[in-house]
Amino acid sequence: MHDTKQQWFKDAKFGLFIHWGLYAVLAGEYKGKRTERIAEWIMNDLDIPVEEYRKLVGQFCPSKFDADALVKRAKEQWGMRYIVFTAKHHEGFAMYDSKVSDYNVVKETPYGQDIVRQLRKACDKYGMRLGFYYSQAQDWNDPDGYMYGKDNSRKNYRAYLERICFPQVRELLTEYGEISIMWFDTPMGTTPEESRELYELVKSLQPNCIISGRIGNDMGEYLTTGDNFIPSLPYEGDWEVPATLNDTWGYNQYDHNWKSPEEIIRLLVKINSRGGNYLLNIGPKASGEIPEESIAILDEVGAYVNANGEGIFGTKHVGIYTYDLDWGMFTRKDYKLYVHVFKPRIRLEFLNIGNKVTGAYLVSDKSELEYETCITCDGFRMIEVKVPKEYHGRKNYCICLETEEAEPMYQPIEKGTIPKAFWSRA
Ligand code: H79
Repeated sequence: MHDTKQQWFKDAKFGLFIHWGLYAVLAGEYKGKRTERIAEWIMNDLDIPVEEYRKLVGQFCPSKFDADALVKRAKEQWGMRYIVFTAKHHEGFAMYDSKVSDYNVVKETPYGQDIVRQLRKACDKYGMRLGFYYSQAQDWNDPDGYMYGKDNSRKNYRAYLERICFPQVRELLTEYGEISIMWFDTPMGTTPEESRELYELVKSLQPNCIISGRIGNDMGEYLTTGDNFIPSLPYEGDWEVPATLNDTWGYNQYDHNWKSPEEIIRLLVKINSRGGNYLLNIGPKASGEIPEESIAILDEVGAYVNANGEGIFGTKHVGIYTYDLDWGMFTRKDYKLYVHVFKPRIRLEFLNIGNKVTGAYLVSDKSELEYETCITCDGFRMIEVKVPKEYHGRKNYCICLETEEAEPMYQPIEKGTIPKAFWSRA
């Protein structure tokens, strides 16, 4: 079981992923050709020669980037607890002032400013945790990086590690304050020894920095699921789903396949109910602007998160309830079962939950709710919560059932406990 041993990560539940690099300049299109892959893979997908791709530095001038406004929004409006930023993606371009390689935002772009430093400053100001995505194996700009020219046959990965990867990881962990996560990705052919070295390097510089699942060779401190893949069952330990709002990580001007705020709220609660964190991505444009669709979606999601955070942050997985409700989902803490209600209801019914309920309230304003515990005519236990009149037509709210027992007591489907009883009080 994965255990970060860090309570903040277990409690965090909702984070912001930011994918930003030179690929934002192309925004999904190169010389009139559109990529049908994730936009940050455009160099690989459309076989753009290294020398051609490198010229994009001249067009990277994000005058509208506002790290302060973004972090403030993520914290206050969206309710997110941590940010993971692409310090260097597979393209090999560093979004910070790297002394290791000139291929970086400060040295080679007309913009000339350190993006990571701006984020650091804003995160400190708003009390936001900051982590870095760092592509430790793939580097399409370096002959010794994986997938350079899509050809791994002549590379010397050892040389790459020593020349680029280790020194850049060292920079990121010594020049930018407390880093909460190192988010490694696509370990490719990394050997256990190489993963171990990278792990040890991170820990020697910042022992509290959590290492993502994709350092390779099972050495991550938490489990990272597949991109946009959600485990179908609750999962013990610490884990995270990295996910997108549309079908790309880096900005793609042609991708309009946005999920609705409602879908995102459900995905968040679903992931939380199974015990995981949701690391949800935005891909800023080359101008520095955040796509307006992303902002609109996250503002609405954030309204739910801020109103119902008690039923999100610090929750644990709910185990496997007897039934799959079509109108809601559970999250829980000790002595509290939260119910996120996604469809209008007059009554909330919970069949085969054996707990003694000691109270019920609406999470957003703590107002008390009426409830009853009954035995159905089949002899099953039923908890019923009355929905207040003004909520009859509403959806997307959260209630809490307080229980005498710390954990939910789901009862099996097969057996009624008191046969022939007819709606008598339990
Ligand atoms: O950073 C994001 C992705 O760029 C990265 N992980 C997330 C968080 C990622 N790296 N690799 N992959 C995801 C797997 C990608 C596979 C594909 Fe392809 C890239 C499928 C299509 C483009 C490689 C090239 C395999 C087929 C074509």
